[in-house]
Amino acid sequence: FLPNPKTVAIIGCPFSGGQSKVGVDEGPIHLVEAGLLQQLAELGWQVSFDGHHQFEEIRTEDDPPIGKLKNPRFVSNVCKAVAHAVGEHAKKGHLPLTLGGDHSLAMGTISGTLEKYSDACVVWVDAHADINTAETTDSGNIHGMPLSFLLGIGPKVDEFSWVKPLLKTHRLVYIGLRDVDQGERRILKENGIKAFSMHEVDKYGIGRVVEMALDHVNPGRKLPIHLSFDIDALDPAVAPSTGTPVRGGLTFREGHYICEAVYETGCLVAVDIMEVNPSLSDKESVKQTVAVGCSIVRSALGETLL
Ligand code: HAR
Ligand code: MN
Ligand code: MN
Ligand code: MN
Repeated sequence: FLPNPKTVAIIGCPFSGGQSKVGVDEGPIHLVEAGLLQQLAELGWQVSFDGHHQFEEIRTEDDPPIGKLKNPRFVSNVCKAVAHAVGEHAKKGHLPLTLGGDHSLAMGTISGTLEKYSDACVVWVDAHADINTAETTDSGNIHGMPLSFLLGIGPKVDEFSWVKPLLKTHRLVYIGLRDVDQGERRILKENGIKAFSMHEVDKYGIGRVVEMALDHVNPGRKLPIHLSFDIDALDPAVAPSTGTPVRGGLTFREGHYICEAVYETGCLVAVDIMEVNPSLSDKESVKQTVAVGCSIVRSALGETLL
C-alpha cells in the first residue's frame, strides 16, 4: 500500500482529556526524546515529524459533561484535528504513526485512516475493549469509548456527529483483553465482534491467535490494516507506567510478535501507540515503559530479530 521510499509521518498528540489522570499527555514527548525518530530512520524509513500537535485547550469549567461524557468538546475537537492530520498524511501515501496521549485519540486516527482507506480493518491491542457507549459507560472517560463511535453503536451524541460510523464490526479484532465491562461484553456478543482475550492467548499461543485474528479481519491479507496499540495490553511488569494497568497481560515477546506479524502482512497503513504515562510510577519504570513503547513501534515498522 505504501510507496517507496517508505515515509512515516509522526503525529505527537500530547492529550489526556479522555481520562482523568495527569501525565499521559507527556507520553509523546518522552517517546521522541528516547530517540524514536532516529530509531525509525535506522530501519530505513523517511521520518517526517512536524512537532507535537498543539491543541486549543477547552478547560473543564467551560466543558461540562454531556450526559456522562467528560470533557466532550475538548475530546471531540482534538480528535477531529487528529483525524484531519492522519487523513492528510495517509492521502500523501505516508504511514501515520500517532503517539498518544490517551486512547480516545483513536476516534481521530481511525477516522483519518478510513478517509483514505475505506476498507481498512483495525487490530486493537489492549487490556480493555474501549467500546462503551454514552449509555453503558460508568466512568464517563471517553478513552473507554472510541470504538462505539467509530462503529456507530449506541445513542448518537451531537458533539461527535462528525465521527462517521465507517468501521464495520467484522473489520475489528481485539487481542489482549482482560478487563471488559459488563455492558461491553454485551456489545461484543450482540455485534459478533471477534476478540482474543488473554484466555485465548494462553490457550492457543500468540502465533495462532494473531493468525486467527488476521484471518478474521483480513482474509487473504488484501485489506489495509490500522494497528492501534494500547501499552496497557502488555503486562504491568513489562509496561508499568500507564493509567489503568491490569495484571495478566501480554509478555514482552507476545506484544512484539503481534507487531512483527502485522508488519509482515505488508498491509499496515497506520499505527497508534497509546496510554504511555511518564508521570506514573518511579523513574526506572517510566524509562522501561517508554523504551518498550519505542520497541513496540519499531517492531510494527519492520524491525526483525535476525
Ligand atoms: N472500561 C473502563 C471505562 O470505560 C476502563 C477503560 C480504560 N481504558 C483504557 N484504554 N485505558 O484502554 O472507563
Ligand atoms: Mn516528563
Ligand atoms: Mn485503550
Ligand atoms: Mn487499555
